[in-house]
Amino acid sequence: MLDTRMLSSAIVEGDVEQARHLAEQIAADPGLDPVMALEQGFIPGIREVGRLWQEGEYFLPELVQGAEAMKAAMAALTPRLARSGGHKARGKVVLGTVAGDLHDIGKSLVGALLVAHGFEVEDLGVDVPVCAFIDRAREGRADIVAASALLTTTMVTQRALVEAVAEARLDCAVLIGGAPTSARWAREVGAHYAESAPEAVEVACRLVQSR
Ligand code: B1M
Repeated sequence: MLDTRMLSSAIVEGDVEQARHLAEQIAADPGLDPVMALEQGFIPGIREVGRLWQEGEYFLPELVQGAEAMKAAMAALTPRLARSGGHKARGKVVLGTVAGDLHDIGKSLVGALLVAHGFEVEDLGVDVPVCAFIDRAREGRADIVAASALLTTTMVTQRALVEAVAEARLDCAVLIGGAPTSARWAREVGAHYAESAPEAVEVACRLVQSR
């Protein structure tokens, strides 16, 4: 049985070894659900780190340490998520966090769940300029360009991306997400929106089905 509080604590305490160890145990046990471990354990942990930081209880080193623990957990879970994805690609997604933004946990989670649901994902990483999204989407004949933004200062780049996709006449949908974004923002810039990584999978499935 999953003890989700232990998973969350490992992140809140910034305990990289413990987070990796717990995630490896989950990855090795076919009876445990890695998506549930993320959604009910690890993600609430990193959110709590954010809250403690915002309230001044944690300082930058603790924030970074929590993020490191989260990344260790995700790295251990990703191969298991990928194995459940099957062999026939559902569609091709070019994914990244927009320029000026270094947050990669949510974006990587979206990528891992898309792979787990059979999508081919090219992850361009963080701090990705609009032109790199466009080049890779064109060369890779992507069905979807997916862009994450975690800062109010960087979400404006999602609008620039939608405009660049239209200007380049690419035959692909633009999917956006990230904490400061919303369905309203997506409507305003002309993109598709997902609030969470599981929702990103649902939206991506709908988008490729309707093509
Ligand atoms: Co930063 N940071 N950070 N940070 N950080 C936030 C985002 C912030 C909200 C914290 C706060 O003030 N409470 C705040 C942003 C405020 C704002 O602009 N509105 C903030 C700030 C200000 C900053 C710095 C400017 C701090 C500084 O240096 N003074 C700086 C910026 C650096 C930069 O990017 N240029 C900074 C740096 C960092 C760290 C490096 C220390 C670290 C990131 C480490 C890393 O990613 N490798 C970090 C972290 C960890 C956070 C918080 C605590 C957690 C983010 C996270 O990973 N959440 C965050 C506070 C918070 O979110 N509560 C915060 C877990 C993750 C699973 O959630 O990414 O939201 P999230 O993804 C969700 C959904 O949004 C969605 O799915 C996921 C869940 O299923 N989603 C998508 C995400 N992308 C999607 C894409 C999609 C669809 C859905 O389609 C394409």
